[in-house]
Amino acid sequence: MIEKKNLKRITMTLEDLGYHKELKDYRKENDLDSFGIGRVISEHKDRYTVKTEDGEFDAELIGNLRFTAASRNDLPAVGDWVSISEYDDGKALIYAVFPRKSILERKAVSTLGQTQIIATNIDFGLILQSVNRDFNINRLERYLTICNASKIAPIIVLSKLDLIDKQQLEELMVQIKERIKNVPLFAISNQSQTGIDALKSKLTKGCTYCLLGSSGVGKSTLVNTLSGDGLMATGKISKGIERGKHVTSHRSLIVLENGILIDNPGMREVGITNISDGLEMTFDEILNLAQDCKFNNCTHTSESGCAVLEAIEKKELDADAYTNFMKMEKERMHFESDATERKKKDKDFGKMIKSIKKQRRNNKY
Ligand SMILES: Nc1nc2c(ncn2[C@@H]2O[C@H](COP(=O)(O)OP(=O)(O)OP(=O)(O)O)[C@@H](O)[C@H]2O)c(=O)[nH]1
Ligand SMILES: [Mg+2]
Ligand SMILES: [Zn+2]
Repeated sequence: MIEKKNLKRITMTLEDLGYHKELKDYRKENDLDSFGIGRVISEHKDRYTVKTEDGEFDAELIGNLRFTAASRNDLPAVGDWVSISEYDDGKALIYAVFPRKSILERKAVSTLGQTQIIATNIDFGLILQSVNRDFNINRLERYLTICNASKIAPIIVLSKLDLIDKQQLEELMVQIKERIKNVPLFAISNQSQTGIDALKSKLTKGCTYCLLGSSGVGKSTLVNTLSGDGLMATGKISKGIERGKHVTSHRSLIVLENGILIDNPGMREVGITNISDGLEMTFDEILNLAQDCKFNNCTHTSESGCAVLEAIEKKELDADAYTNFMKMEKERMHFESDATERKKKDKDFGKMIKSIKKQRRNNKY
């Protein structure tokens, strides 16, 4: 087992980890060549595991990086490229975070108007839904929207194909294709291995794929299937509710020969943030229709001459897609007003601190 690990370490290159020209150029332009470079593969509170050509390091931030971070989102996340220096065997300090090519984020669960990074520098989102009870087109559209908003190319993967027969699969495919167009769609089973080769052949060396989906759909099992390794712990499904019990607790990045995977804990909520671009892409049919509405500021709810409502009436537009769109649009507006309020509060707070500091300075003399 140890020998196998070492072998992997020796043969891994920065390119296998996703390194590319822009990163190289940035590194040069910013005098970061004297530092080592690696990618954050997992995160545990204040500590990070950083993978480099030479192996894995247990790393923490230099103080300056921590203190100058305006928010949690400026700190390293899984997927980030970082400059490091080794200070002890297997230990390193992180000096800089490289600019991110993409950021996959959702609404923070506990705080209003804030986002939470899922992972960074992702090329493709592998959206998993199992063909049994997890299957839900509204939720698929939600994941598509957050991928589209982040310029991450979505790929839909239906899992646990072994649980249904051919005809049932056909029906699901038809349902999806009615609502979702131009998104690659795969159907797989980790158990029977059906569809695994087709999915594998889609993966490209150096590209990063983030696995998304509810708990128990088989994300970690798929990572194991694709890597041919029992790397990730996977869960048992409770018979009664046919769901997993949140087995994966941390995000982690896994380097394969063909591509890089980021496994995620299953998500209960996929809250919408500032994603108008994402909505436009996911629901381009609705947005195109909206251009023909009589009123410029049509809300597509009750106006006469609303091209969207007319299309629903004529069964040219799926009513469920419309309802889902409106729901997410409403969430987006809520998020934006929360975010504006939060910014104002932060600004007021900043002003208060400034005036206290000024007062102190004045009192000194
Ligand atoms: N029937 C069937 N079961 C599967 C398949 N793939 C995974 N499972 C089972 O589904 C359960 C959950 O799988 P996981 O891979 O742990 O699911 P996960 O998406 O990683 O779940 P979280 O880590 O909680 O987000 C396990 O009991 C797996 O054995 C499949 O293709 N068919
Ligand atoms: Mg898992
Ligand atoms: Zn309208």
